[in-house]
Amino acid sequence: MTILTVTTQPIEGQKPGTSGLRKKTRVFMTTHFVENFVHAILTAIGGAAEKTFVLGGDGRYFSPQVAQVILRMCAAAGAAKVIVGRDALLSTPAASHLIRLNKTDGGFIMSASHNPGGIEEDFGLKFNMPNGGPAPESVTDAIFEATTTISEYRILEAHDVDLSTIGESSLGDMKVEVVDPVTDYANLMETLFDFPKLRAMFAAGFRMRFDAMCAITGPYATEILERRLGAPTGTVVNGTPLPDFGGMHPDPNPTWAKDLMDVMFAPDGPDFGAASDGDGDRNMVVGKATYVSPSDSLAVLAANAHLAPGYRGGIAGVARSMPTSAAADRVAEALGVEAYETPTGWKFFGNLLDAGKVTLCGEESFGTGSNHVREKDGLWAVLLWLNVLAERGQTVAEILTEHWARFGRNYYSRHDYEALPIDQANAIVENLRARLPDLPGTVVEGLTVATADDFAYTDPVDGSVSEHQGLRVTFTEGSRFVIRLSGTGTEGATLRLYLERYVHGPDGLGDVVQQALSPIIKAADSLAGIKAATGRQGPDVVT
Ligand code: G16
Repeated sequence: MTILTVTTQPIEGQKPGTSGLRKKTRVFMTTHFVENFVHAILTAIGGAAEKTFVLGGDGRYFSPQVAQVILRMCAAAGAAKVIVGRDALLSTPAASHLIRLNKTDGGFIMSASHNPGGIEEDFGLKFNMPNGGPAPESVTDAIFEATTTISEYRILEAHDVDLSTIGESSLGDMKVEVVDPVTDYANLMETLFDFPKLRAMFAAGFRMRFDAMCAITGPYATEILERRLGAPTGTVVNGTPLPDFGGMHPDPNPTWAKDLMDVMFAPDGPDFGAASDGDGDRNMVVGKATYVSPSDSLAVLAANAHLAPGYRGGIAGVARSMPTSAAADRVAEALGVEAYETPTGWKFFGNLLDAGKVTLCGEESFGTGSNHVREKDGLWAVLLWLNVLAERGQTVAEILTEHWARFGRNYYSRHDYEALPIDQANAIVENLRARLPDLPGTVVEGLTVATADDFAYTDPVDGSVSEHQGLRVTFTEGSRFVIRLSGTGTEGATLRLYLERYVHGPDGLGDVVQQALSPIIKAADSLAGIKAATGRQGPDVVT
């Protein structure tokens, strides 16, 4: 087989965002786009010679073709072996697990996560490190740098590798091992949770609905929930991964998983509901007529993790992204363990997990995970919730009510303004940033500003500094808002406004989150002028 050296030139816009490179699929389909980016990854990690990688993704449109390009480029670069999920399928947490389990040199994950799939929708590619976690900023910066100087790449001239059959084959001098995407991951879950107890709970009539949204978690959830735990057939809905996710927007939140919300809030709704995203790292959990916000989910799981076999010894610490509510911090304080506040992006948890400083991590963006892998993990969160429910013998609503009574409640919501003109979004952020030093002491809509800053993070393990990670304004009575631009969108700019208000103990505000937050919503708009600048009446998505 011949190795071709292909002349190319830098392509603009190959800068990885919060989680890898995400673009419209048609952009990825343009000449050399994939090859340039893969070459840049291989350059940034110091080449592929003698290395072993993992490869898989959420099965979205264009993945089969990209998988073959990655294999041929790895072969041309002298890689020893690539372990591929059958049909190039792997959820993000399963990929992270395979990278670690096989002590490989990292892995390629083809996904644009919760973004819709299809030729007119989104595609994405990211590289995870040998620890199983997303490449840190030092590596993504090096990848970007390499995309700006590329002049040629090398690729093996070869036929497509058959990825539909489990087993080993060769591509030039490189081995390709096709593995079942589910088995190793399901086995890992069995070591962490009390499967006999969960089986007994389902056998006793516990009713659950898991909406896989036609994305990657279908096969995982079917194997674990229906086969290994004996939940009735039909517990998993939309369980077959489709290249366009059946036209769904696989983003597990009350807006996009509305079908699930409707079922859970119906009079005869099941005891527990959950949804997952395109690549299986996000989760939304819902009790009977009870929505659990991701920030509360992290806090409840931190307070109860010791009830599951994998966490019996307790947790070392908890980390959350800065815009996530401080609910988990209160649990950490009560447990006497450290709480860390990182920038948005799972990559920032990696060092804390590797150093053993934290066991659980979570984000407001429907992400929760632990030290079992180095990615957030949707099904893991669902199984931990099930384990907690089985041990406590209470409903989700009862658990939440007791949690708030003990720790107080952080009312929390995120308002997204999507597809804004980039200049307009930048101007909103820049204007507010310029005013930050003058804000303390100012009274806005009846609230007094206590602090105002632009969040910067110094990694406590390697000392690396990440600046401009979100503007935060706190008020004297303990509430706050945060504004930042999303790093995962593919169209214009998405402005995220995060709102939080802490209430100690029972407060008489009822369960109306937006009402509880309305003073902060008004103050944020008054200070940032979002409605005036955008001409929008309100956010596009509220979570
Ligand atoms: C990614 C990151 C998360 C982040 C989320 C939203 O999730 O891994 O850490 O919280 O994006 O980021 P942003 O606010 O910049 O859009 P996923 O599930 O999309 O990979």
